[in-house]
Amino acid sequence: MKIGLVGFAGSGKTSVFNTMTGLHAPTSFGGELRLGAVRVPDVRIDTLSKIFSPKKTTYAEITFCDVPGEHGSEKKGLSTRALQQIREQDAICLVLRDFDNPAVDSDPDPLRDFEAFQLECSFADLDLIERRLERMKKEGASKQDQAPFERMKKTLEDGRPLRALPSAELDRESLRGFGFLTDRPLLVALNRSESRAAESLPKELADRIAAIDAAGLVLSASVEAEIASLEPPDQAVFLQDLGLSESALTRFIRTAYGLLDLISFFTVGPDEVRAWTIRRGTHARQAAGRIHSDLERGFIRAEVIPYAVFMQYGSEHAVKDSGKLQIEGKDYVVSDGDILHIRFNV
Ligand SMILES: Nc1nc2c(ncn2[C@@H]2O[C@H](COP(=O)(O)OP(=O)(O)OP(=O)(O)O)[C@@H](O)[C@H]2O)c(=O)[nH]1
Ligand SMILES: [Mg+2]
Repeated sequence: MKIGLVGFAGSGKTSVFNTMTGLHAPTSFGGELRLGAVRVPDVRIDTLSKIFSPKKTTYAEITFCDVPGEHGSEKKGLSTRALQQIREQDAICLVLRDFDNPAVDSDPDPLRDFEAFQLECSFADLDLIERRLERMKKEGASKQDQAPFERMKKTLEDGRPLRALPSAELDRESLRGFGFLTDRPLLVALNRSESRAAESLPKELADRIAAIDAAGLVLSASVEAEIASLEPPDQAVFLQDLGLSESALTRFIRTAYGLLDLISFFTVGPDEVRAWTIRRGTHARQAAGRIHSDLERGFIRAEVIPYAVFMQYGSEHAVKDSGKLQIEGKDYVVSDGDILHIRFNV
C-alpha cells in the first residue's frame, strides 16, 4: 500500500516521512519525490515467528511517499506535478502545520490549510469532470452515460468530496483511470509542536474531518525524531512523560488500517512466516491471489486457523487433532488474523 504525504510547503512532510521510515531525507528544501517502506509492526507475527523459527519472517509493508511542496511560486498551493503524484497513491495523508515555521510567512492555521487543500482537490476534480462532460455533450453521449459525471459534479458543487458517494451510486472500477483526488481515502495528520503533542484534535477540525469521511490524528514530527534517537527502554519513559502511550508510527498505521478497512492474514511454515494485507470482506480465493496468481486460479479450498485458536492449542497438529481446523471454500470471508493454507491445483 502506498500512502502519499502531502501538504503545503513547510508543513513537515519530510520530517514525518523521516520519522516514519527511519530515513534521513533533507528537510525544508522541497526537492524530489521520495519513497520509503516501513514494516507494519504486528505482535502476532513476532509470536508466530518464535514458534515456527522460519528461515524468513515478513511483515506487511506500507510505502510512504513524500510529495514535495511548492516553493518559490506565487501560488501557495499544490503544483500540477504534485497533484499528478497524489493521483498515484492508494491513500493520501495531509500533513497540516501546527507549529511556528520561520521559513513560512504565515502563522499556523491548520483549519485554513485543511480547507484550502480540500478546495484545491475539489477544483481539480471538478475541472476533470466538467471537461469530460463538455466533450461527452459535443460527441452526443447519452444522458445515461453522462449521469455519473453529473452526479459527481453536483456532489462537488455541494462542497462534498467524491468519497461521500456510496458505491451503489458510483461505479468506481470504471472511473479509476481518472484518479479523482477527493475520492482517495484521506488521513489528516496534525503536526504539532512538542509542547502540545499530547493535546487532541481541536473540535472544529475534527468535525470537518469527519464531515468529509476522512480520519485524523495528532503527531509531532520533532517528538518522534527524538524518540527514534533513544534506546527502546528510554522511548517508553519519554512517551509517558509527554502523556503519550504509543509512538506516532503505531497510531498512524492503526488509523490507516481502519480508514482503508485493511486487515491481515498470515501464512506460516518452516520457510516463511508472513503477514498479508487485504481489504476487509475479501474472499478466500481473492486472498489466495495476493500470495500468488496460481493459488487463485487453481484454488481448491482454504484451511483456516484463526490466530486465537492457534494460540490456544499451540500447534497446527493440536488444532487438527481437536477438530478445530476450518475447511473453507472460495467464498469464505477472510477474518483478521486468520492463518491460511491454500490447497490448489494448476
Ligand atoms: N517545532 C517543530 N518543527 C517542525 C516539526 N515538523 C517539522 N518541523 C520543522 O519545520 C521545517 C520544515 O519541515 P519539513 O519536514 O522540511 O517540511 P516539508 O513539508 O517537507 O517542506 P517542503 O517539502 O519544503 O514543502 C523544518 O525546519 C523542520 O525541522 C514539528 O513537529 N515541530
Ligand atoms: Mg519536504
